[in-house]
Formats: sequence, C-alpha cells, structure tokens
Amino acid sequence: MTEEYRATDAELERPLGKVAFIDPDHEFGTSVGKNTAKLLKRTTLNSWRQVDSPPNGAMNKSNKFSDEVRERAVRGQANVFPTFPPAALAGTLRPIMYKILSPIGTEIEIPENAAQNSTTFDLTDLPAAKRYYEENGYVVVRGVVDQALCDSIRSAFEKTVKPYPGYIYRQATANPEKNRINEYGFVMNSLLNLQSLNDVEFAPLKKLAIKTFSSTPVKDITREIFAEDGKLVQSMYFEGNSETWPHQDTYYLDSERIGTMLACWYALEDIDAGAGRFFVVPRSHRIDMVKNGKNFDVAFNHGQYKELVKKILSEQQLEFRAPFLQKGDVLIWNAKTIHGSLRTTRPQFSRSSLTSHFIPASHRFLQFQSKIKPLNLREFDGMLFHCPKDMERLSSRVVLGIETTFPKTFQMAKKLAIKAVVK
Ligand SMILES: O=C(O)CCC(=O)C(=O)O
Ligand SMILES: [Fe+2]
Repeated sequence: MTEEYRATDAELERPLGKVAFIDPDHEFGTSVGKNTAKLLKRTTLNSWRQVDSPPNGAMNKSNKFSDEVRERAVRGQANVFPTFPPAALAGTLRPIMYKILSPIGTEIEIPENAAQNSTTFDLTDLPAAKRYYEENGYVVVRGVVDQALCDSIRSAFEKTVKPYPGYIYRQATANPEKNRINEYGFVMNSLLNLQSLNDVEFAPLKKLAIKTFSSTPVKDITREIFAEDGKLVQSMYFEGNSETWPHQDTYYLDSERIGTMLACWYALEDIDAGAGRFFVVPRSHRIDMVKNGKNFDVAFNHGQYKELVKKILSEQQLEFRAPFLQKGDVLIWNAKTIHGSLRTTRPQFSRSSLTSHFIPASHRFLQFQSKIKPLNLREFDGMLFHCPKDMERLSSRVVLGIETTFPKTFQMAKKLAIKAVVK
C-alpha cells in the first residue's frame, strides 16, 4: 500500500483539469491547480463544477484523497481517469471501465471514454473498416457527422418535436403516439422514419436528418460495404432510452438477400455509459436464428422471439460490447448482428442519436422475412429514401387519422394482416 498521496511540485504546477481524477462514484473528482486541490462535481460527461464539501469522504481535511478512496482505487473500485495518474499511486491504479448489468443480468464492463474503446476507424481507412465489419458484424467509424450539424439536429428536435402535442409514428410500436416525456424532460418514445415527417411541423429536423443520412461520408461508407449505392429504408431518433430488447434487425426488415442490410447509429452527443448505451454482440451476425413466423411470428409471438434471443445469448455466453461514441461518431452493424440498448443507470443523461437502415440500391426490400415490400421512394440529395406513411401525402394523413381514432381496431387489423403474411 502506498502512503498518503501528496501532489508533487511539478503536479501542482499543472494547469487545472490536467491532473488525475479519482472518482469513487463516477460523479466526483479532484483537480489540482497551482497550490490548490479542488473538488469537482461532474455535471455532464466532460464538464465539472467546483463544489465545497467532499462527498462520501472522498477527501481528507488537507484536500488529499482519503484512505477510503485510495483503498477503493487500489481495489479497482474507483475510477482514475487515464490522462495523468498521480505518480505516487502509479502502478497500483488502473483506469477502470464502467460496470453494468447486461440484458441477461450478467455483469459486463463498458468504456467510459474513447481511450478505453477497442478498435475504431476513421474515414480515411474505410477498406479496413469494412474488413472489421465483415469479421465482427459491426464497426465504429469516428468523426462521420460534423459536430455543429449534431448540435443543430438536437436543437431542431427540441424546437419541433418536444413541444408538439399531436401524434407521431414511434419506433418501438410503429404506432402513432403523443410524446411521453420523463422527469428529466427527455422524449422516451423514439421517432420512426424522420424522412416521412410532415414539412409543416418538422421541416428543420427532417432536412437536417436527411442531410446527415445522405452526406458524403455516409454515402462512402454504404458504397464501401455494398460495392454500390445504398438506399435508406428506415430511420429513427432517440433522446431517452427505451431499453431496446436484444434483436436482429433482419427479423423485422432486411434486403431480399438476408444479412445484407446495414444500419448506422449516429451519436448526436457524447454518450454516457449510464445513458442506455447502444450495444452489439460481436460476431453474432453469423448466427442463424428462427424465421419470423409460426411460433415466433412478430404479430402474436413477439415475446417468444425476444426470449429466444436472450436464451441464445445466455447459452452461448456471447459478449456484449457498447463502445463509447463521441458526438459525430457512427456505429455500423449488420442486419443479423444482435444489438439493443443497455439499461439506464444515470438517468440525468440523454442518448440523443439517429439511426438509419440501408440496403443496396439494386435490391428489393424484405419485410418480416416473408414479404417483398414495394418501396415508396423519394430522392433527396442524390440518395433514395423509402418514405412509408409519408405525411406529405394526403392518403397517409387520412390513415394516421383512422389509426388515432380507432387505435385498438386498427392495431388488431394490422396484426392479423401481418400474421397472414408471416404465417
Ligand atoms: O438505439 C436503440 O435503442 C436501438 C436502435 C435499433 O435497434 C435500430 O435502429 O435498429
Ligand atoms: Fe434494431
């Protein structure tokens, strides 16, 4: 065991914020400035506010790390940020990852920051990113979306969606719903198909989302993987975490050549480890699961399918990976890769993000592994977008009216229609 940690003269000279943080509960840290040690409280992922009184006995009276904190650190229970491990403790401390329960209840460790990520790529090396994607069923490409564009998208969501009192189609149910806003002010029922929103209410958000999906870097990524242009078949917007169950997208939608569709998760802010991280199961794209239908049909036995995925995850002891995504980073995964979102442990953080699903432009679209579905294609910025229930069309607005007036009847009719197709 080391003796009480004293900052060296050299450490005391370092500018504020450049020294190690010891963080027993991920909310507090210390910063040593010129001749002072300050206690900081974490307010957002990367910002800290000075506070007066040490929490949980983190510091002793002379503003040194308390014995309790140092012991926790040595046992690997406190986090030391990797920028500058204090010399006196170096060797005994390691930057630890965030411990969290997986969807099947096992304890997993996920990165708190980019330094703790496993392999990532940038836009200059897309051929290598493609090889990694083919091998692992997913890949992280950093810096795909301009950070100012990410900010504009979030602000457009704040201005258009959040105050909207009406019905919008939602991702988890595919039904039109009003906003469900939680105690932290986050919209919990994520949006489905931003390309189909109506221009009167949502033009700013729709335009910026389309701009992101059809941007040159995204076109480059889809072209690299498909060896031809991609067309967009679905998109989503998340703010709060609705804890998406583990699934393969192919069960719901794919190209007619199963396992060809790819999807992108675009981080619109730095995504905190406790905010409901998006996770993937590496190499699960090689697993052939049941077909949508019979006892596992999406209409009446969706629960059975969800249980089956969890059973496979448990039996095969598969790995969960939830990379740290910084604002502008994108995670790309395959239609057969098992993925979802982890639970929320720090509800004060949102997980603002877009997702989009692409198939090769020359392929037909397969729904529920059963039906080739004709697409309602529109071209934006040189890319084809499927716009189901396009609110720019009167007929879709009429359907929305019926769906919201007779929700129970409509939803049952929809289930029966799906069952007739998936059998
Ligand atoms: O981010 C999530 O919660 C899930 C997203 C997802 O499953 C998808 O876009 O296919
Ligand atoms: Fe999905």
